[in-house]
Amino acid sequence: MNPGVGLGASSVGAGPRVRPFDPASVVPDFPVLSQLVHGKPLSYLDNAATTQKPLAVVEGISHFYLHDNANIHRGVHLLSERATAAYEGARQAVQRFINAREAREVVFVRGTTEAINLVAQSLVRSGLKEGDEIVVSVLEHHSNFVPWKMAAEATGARLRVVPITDAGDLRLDQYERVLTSRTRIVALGHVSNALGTVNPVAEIVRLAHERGIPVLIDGAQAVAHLPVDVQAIDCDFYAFSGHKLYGPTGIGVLYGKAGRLDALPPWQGGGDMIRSVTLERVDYNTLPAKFEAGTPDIAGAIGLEAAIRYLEGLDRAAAFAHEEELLGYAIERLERVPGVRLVGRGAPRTSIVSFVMDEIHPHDIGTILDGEGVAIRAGHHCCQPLMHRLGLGATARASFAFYNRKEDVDRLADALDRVREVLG
Ligand code: C6P
Repeated sequence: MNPGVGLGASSVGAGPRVRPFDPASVVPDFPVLSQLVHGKPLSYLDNAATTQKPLAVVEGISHFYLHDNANIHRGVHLLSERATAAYEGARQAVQRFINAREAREVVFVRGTTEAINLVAQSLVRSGLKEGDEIVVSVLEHHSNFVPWKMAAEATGARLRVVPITDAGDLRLDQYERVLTSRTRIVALGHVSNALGTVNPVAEIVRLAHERGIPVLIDGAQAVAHLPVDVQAIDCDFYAFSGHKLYGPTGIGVLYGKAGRLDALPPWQGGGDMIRSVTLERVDYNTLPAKFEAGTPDIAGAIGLEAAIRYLEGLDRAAAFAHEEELLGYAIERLERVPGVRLVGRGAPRTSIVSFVMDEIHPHDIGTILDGEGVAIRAGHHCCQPLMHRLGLGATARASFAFYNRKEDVDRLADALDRVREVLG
């Protein structure tokens, strides 16, 4: 096995006896995959940007709109009761999926970006000040960098940025140095969207907690590819987006330990987040309503539950092992394409391979691949500080899901040969 791929079935507790996973058995669940693009079969390798949706999700959402649509928590009529039960049922499904202790620790938001902004802005409102420090890393997606930068700029607090090695791995030793009595929060991605690096989040949580510092984990790229147990990680906050977990866009989750969420002030005001309002005074609601002002994405939550139930119906250990095998195979195949250089090696990785090719711009690679029916992403992947650190403007990125097959990887490698023919 390629040394860069180290997660594996063993890391999901399945050990070497994990059953084989047949992607052909799930492809019919994702109708969008069975189409021609530019007259060629589609190899969808842009799953880190967003995953495709199984029929169960589409049907779950349309069932809601066709039969149960009403606003929640307000109505005294049957449809509103049904909608409320479905929305709160979705919260319980998320609680089960990430093993949160209580359903009220699950706050529905628009996505990872909103979840992180919520914590950052609530921290500003709860008295973040000059002299305080926020610890992030160079690996972060802009969604886990810009909100903290904004919080720092608004308050005079300082951003401390943990560096990485030349191979793209987090410098763990640096946490010991940057975590001090001034640190108010540590924010870190579970899996890098640009490189696929899996960070040792539980270890960093332990280091921070030894100093009484809370930790927020950006799980956008982890939830679909690793078993996530927030109690085992022991993080204080965990953020993710439904659309990267085979669910709809517009819905996401902020998990927070009840004590931590209780201690934060709300960041948006409006309906549902209050207990009582007079001209003189507003009393806020309890968790999680305190953080869910206004009518939420009810259908989105229902779609997210449908995605979770779909995943629970799969042999997930086998699916993860299949994804790991695909990644190993992709690394092996791409390394053999002349001119291709893989970016980011060393630490365990999952489901993402980033690469550059001679002097060819990644956008040109992406465009030619698209013509061959292979969908990838090219660009800075919303990680400009990381790209600067690596001395790159952009990379091409292929990212996998359990419905991908080895033939998708073969088509990617063959299409890269075509790129060399055209532009090399
Ligand atoms: N990354 C990608 O192609 P939203 O947009 O809120 O659903 O997720 C933001 C986000 C936050 N953190 C990480 C690690 C992410 O990967 C993303 C989204 C997509 O890599 C779109 S830039």
